[in-house]
Amino acid sequence: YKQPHYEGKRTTMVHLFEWPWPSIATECEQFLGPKGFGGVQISPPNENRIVNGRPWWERYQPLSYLLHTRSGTEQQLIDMITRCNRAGVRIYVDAVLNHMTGGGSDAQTGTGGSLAHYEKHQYPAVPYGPGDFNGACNIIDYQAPQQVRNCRLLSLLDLNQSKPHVRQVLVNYMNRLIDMGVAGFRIDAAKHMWPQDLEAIYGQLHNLNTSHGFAPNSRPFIFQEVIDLGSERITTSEYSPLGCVTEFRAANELGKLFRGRNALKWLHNWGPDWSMLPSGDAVVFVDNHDNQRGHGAGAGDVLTHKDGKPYETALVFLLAHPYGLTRVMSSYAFNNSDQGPPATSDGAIVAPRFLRNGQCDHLVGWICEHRWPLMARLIELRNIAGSSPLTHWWSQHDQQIAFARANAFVAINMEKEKELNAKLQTGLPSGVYCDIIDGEKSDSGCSGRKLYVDAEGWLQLQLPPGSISSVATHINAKL
Ligand code: LM2
Ligand code: CA
Repeated sequence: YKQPHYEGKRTTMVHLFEWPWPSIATECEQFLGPKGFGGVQISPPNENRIVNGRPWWERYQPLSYLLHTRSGTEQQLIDMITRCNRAGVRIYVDAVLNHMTGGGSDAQTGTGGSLAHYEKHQYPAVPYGPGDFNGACNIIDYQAPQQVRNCRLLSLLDLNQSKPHVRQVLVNYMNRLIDMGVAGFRIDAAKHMWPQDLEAIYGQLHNLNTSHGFAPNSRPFIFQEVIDLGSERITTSEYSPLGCVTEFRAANELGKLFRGRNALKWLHNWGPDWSMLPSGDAVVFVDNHDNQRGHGAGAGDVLTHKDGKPYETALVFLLAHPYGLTRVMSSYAFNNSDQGPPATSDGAIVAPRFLRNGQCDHLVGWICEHRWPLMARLIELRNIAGSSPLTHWWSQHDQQIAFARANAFVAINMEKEKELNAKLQTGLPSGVYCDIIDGEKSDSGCSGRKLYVDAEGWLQLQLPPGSISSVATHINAKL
């Protein structure tokens, strides 16, 4: 359950938050596949409750398991999964298994046209009835595991995953998706479900579909959303034996570090020594769809696309460092934390559109961090470095660091007043390299800065103080 089943040497997934299925299909073919992205986390594909004003979070209120949402129909989902797999890009489904809809109104309508009665606990399109849910308590005390798992999160009707019928419904839903060709699942709100119930559910999942290019007997990739910042009784280690787990401490710490609230020199032992999960268990990211807008927990220090250089440099570190399974965020612009994706007045999502320079047209509202030239180059760097260990760690003062991977090298200066001026070991074969931070190698040479690595692998480097500055390069950027 801890293998993402990426094609070839790919390493990283992108969360195409709220994207329509047809747009994801073309994105796999035209951009993600060619640029070496490993997979896409998609928004929940099952029918959700329609909430007034169409906030993004209505998709975290399941109303049935019909595959019909604002992102598209079942046919469009099937087409997208097929085309992405053909382009070498895997699909991971955001699976909302903990609960159904929340309160506020009794008669509720879903995106597939189904109806539900919140007060009567009736979801006829599934079907679920009163006996499929836990009691009527609400979660107040996060230090009480029993309550966190058996009571309602934000009034959302809490499914009882120990009931055979509930388990069977959830297993059938996931197996349909596996048969369609998905490679795995993000398990939403995993903390709110018992590990033993989840284990039983995972155990009944089909192997991945070999006609979509998966090796025989491949188990689905599972990564569980557990927010554990060290202050609660439920911990990530209860879930890591079952599959991978989101490591929110990484987002938190990277936010502090690249906001200048901690010293980069401490990154020398980034990983489990920071009270984070073992590398092979951890899904790591700079921000996610919750904490980039103050939802979820521990969002305070998190960096987002709104933060410019500190965000970009956090991404440089995340993607260059060997720790964890990396995921990057692809967002839309928002003014308030409930705002849904770009949509027409009748609620249809407006598809992303691209400018001639390859960037998303911001007039539509999509940010598309994954299309940033720097992002694509960093993905290439991570794919090249593969599973090689970190070597040649170097630091000076508090905020100057450098390190190498097999065939790749990075240096960062975040000192306010001190220039980085040092001879650094890159581990690279001698030659002239193109820095990929501000430019790239092209037919005509290098549009960025040139880096001269001598016969023994040394680089005499100067990086100015003041705003953050960095260089990164790898063997494919050798001129
Ligand atoms: C999560 N972790 O386990 C996410 O971190 C969290 O952001 C999700 O909530 C949650 N699971 C459920 O999947 C999101 C959103 C909430 C939203 C819920 C349900 O962050 O704001 O709650 O989805 O759509 C909304 C309202 C809330 C209301 C609730 C029920 O914001 O005020 O509670 O709907 O109607 C009365
Ligand atoms: Ca629960």
